[in-house]
Amino acid sequence: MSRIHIPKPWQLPERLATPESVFIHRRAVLKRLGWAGMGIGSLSLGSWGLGTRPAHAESPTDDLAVRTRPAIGDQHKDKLSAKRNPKYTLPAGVGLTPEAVSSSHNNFYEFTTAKERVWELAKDYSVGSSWKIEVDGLVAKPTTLGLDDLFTRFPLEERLYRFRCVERWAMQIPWVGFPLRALIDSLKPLSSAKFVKFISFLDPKGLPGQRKNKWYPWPYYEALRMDEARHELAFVAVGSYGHGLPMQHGAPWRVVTPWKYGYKSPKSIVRIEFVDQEPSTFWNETQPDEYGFYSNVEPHKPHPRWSQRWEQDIGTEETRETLLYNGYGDLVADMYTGDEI
Ligand SMILES: Nc1nc2c(c(=O)[nH]1)N[C@H]1C(S)=C(S)[C@@H](COP(=O)(O)O)O[C@H]1N2
Ligand SMILES: [Mo]
Repeated sequence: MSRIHIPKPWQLPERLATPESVFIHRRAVLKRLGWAGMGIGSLSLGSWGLGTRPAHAESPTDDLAVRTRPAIGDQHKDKLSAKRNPKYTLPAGVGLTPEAVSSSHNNFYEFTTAKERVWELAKDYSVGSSWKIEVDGLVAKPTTLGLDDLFTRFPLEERLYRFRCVERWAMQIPWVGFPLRALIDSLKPLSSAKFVKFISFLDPKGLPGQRKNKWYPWPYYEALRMDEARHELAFVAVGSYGHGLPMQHGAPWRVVTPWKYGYKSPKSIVRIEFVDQEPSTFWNETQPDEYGFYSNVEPHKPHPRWSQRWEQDIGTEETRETLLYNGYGDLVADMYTGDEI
C-alpha cells in the first residue's frame, strides 16, 4: 500500500509566520499550565493532546482565569452567557478548541508577533467604558457609538465557528455576539456605500507592537464588500466561551468572517467607514502579492510561499484537509464570481 506523504505544517517553509511550530507552542502551554513533566511530554507528536491527558491530571496551577479574563471586566456579564444558535454548529468529529489553547495562540501584531506571548502582553491592557466607535463615510448620519451600544442594542447569541489562519492553523471557537448585519443596518449606510472598512485602535504608547514594528501601516485595518458584511455568517464578537473577550481575542469587539482567512477578522475596532471603492487592507498594503482583498479560504489557491491544502487544528494537532470557504460554501459561494476568491 502506498503511503501518501502529508507534509506537516512545521515542515513547510514559512517566513512571515512566527517560526515557532504549533508543537513547541503546545509544550509551552502545557508547561505554563503545570501539566508538563507528567509523562506526556514524550516526543511523539499527536499523541498527547490536551484531550488525551491522563484523567488524574491535576488542574492547571497557572492562572487560566487571568489569561481568559474579559478585558471589560464584569460589565454585561449576565448577557454574555448567551444561548447557542443551533444553526451554527461544528461538523461531527470536530470539537471546540480548549480555551487554554485558543487564548494562548494568537495573532495580534499590535502586541507582539510571538503568538504565545500575546495574552501576556495584552492581559493588562485596559478597555474602559470610554471605548468609542466612530462611524463615518457614506452614511446617513455620522455618529459615535459607545461600549454599551455593543452589549445592549442587539440580542446576543452564541455561535460555534471554525476559524482558519492563512498560516494554516485552525481552531473552533464559541463566539458570543450578534450578526454584523444588525449593526450595519442600524447605521443606515447610503446606497452608494459598496464597502465597509474597520479600523483598529492606534495607541503606540500602550501597544508595544506599534512602537517596535513601525514599518507596518498602523492602525490595522480591514474591509468587506457590503454583501459580505451583511451576510448572515458575518458576526460581531463581543465574547467567547460564555464571557467577554479577553484582550488577545480583540476586546471589546471584533468582526468574525469564518469563510475567510483570519486576517479578515479585525480586532479591537474603533472606527467604521463606509466607502464606494474597494479599499486596501493592512495585509494587502504590506504584501500585495500575497494578500488579496477577498481572501476566502481556498485549498487549491496556494499562498505564494506555502500550500493551503492542509491545516492543523491547534487543539488536537490533527492535520486535515482544508475546505473550500472553510466549509461554509453552501452559505457563501453564491456571493462570488470565479475570480473573486
Ligand atoms: N487588529 C488586529 N486584528 C487582527 C490581527 C492583528 O494582528 N491585529 N491578526 C489577524 C490574524 S492574522 C488572525 S489569524 C486573527 C487571529 O485571531 P485570534 O488571535 O483571536 O485567534 O486575528 C486577525 N485580526
Ligand atoms: Mo492569520
